[in-house]
Amino acid sequence: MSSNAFGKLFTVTTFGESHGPAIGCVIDGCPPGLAIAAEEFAGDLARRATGKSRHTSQRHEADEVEILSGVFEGRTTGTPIALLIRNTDARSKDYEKIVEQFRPGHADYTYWAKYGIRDPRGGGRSSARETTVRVAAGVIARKWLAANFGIRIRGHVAQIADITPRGFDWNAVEENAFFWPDAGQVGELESFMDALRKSGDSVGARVNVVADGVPPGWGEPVYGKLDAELAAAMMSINAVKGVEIGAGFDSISQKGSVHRDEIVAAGFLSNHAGGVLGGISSGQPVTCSVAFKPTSSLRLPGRTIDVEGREVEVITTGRHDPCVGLRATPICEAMMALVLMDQALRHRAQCGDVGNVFPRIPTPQEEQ
Ligand code: EPS
Repeated sequence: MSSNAFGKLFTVTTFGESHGPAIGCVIDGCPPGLAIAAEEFAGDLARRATGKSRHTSQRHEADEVEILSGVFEGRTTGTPIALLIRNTDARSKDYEKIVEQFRPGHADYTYWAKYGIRDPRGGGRSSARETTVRVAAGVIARKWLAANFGIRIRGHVAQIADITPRGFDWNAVEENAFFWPDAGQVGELESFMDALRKSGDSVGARVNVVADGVPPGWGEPVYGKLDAELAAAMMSINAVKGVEIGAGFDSISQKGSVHRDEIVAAGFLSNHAGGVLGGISSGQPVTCSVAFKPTSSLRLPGRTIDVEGREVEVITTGRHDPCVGLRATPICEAMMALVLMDQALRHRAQCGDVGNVFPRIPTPQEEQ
């Protein structure tokens, strides 16, 4: 299987399946000298993990990172960094009934159509389990971006089914199981998710992610545009069906006089561009909004076919997320970090000696 690597200078290659012995990644191109310890992965991995609340799958993984190479005496050496996470709570018998069936809305059918063979256990390679190692790689990228540029990457859930935040407070986001920015709605979300789980159905979600402190100049026109690579990175996450940069699809109905982000000496007056102009960062916050589809593994009976083409009824038992988007915030943050890290190194390689040839447009202080 090809295309398991992304990034040109900061290259991350992932491997592993949901129920295999382990998942992992190899990060090639990390600058030497960055301090990193195995314990530093725990925070973001726990934010993404299953089993942390009743609203996600109850698979309980240890998610312990082993650093196999590329780090000596606590610092990156510039050689490939290999990270390994052993799978500790796979329950493959849950998948016995659907070995020969294709869950509607799942990659079961397309993997079969493409490869003529598939590992059905836990979704195999198509499982969200793979995103664990993206988040681990993202920890390294985030640390380097913060240390070298003061870049901060944060995300939150911005919609669950038809529910949207009424208020907004970054401080609330990490204090509830939904990455939700309005603490006053948490009770409503709990009731909604409890009823959804009981019904056996699933819903989608929107995740917003923003990077503050990205300097102007990152991104490579025309085929390596920052926004193009962000869109591709977000689209590569399981269950993603849409990506917007800045105003995104609202740009269709905005007038040009509204959409353009006017500039005064004190800075930009708005950020409909999402921090990217012509595929290059403007120095404004880079903003991205990502749509996750409803989970396809449902215990509600549905119609499908089996590998012989016979019509059958499919029921998916086992442990599944009723809303996979609830765990997606750290994944989107990690993909933002990986794209920015790669673009930072690429910018340094080609344009590192250009210097500040522009009037630097101030960016208003972001809310804390
Ligand atoms: C998943 C089903 C569940 C999830 C898994 C994604 O796995 P299983 O059926 O093997 O218990 O727990 O996600 C993770 C384990 C993870 O770490 O993200 C699925 O249907 O995609």
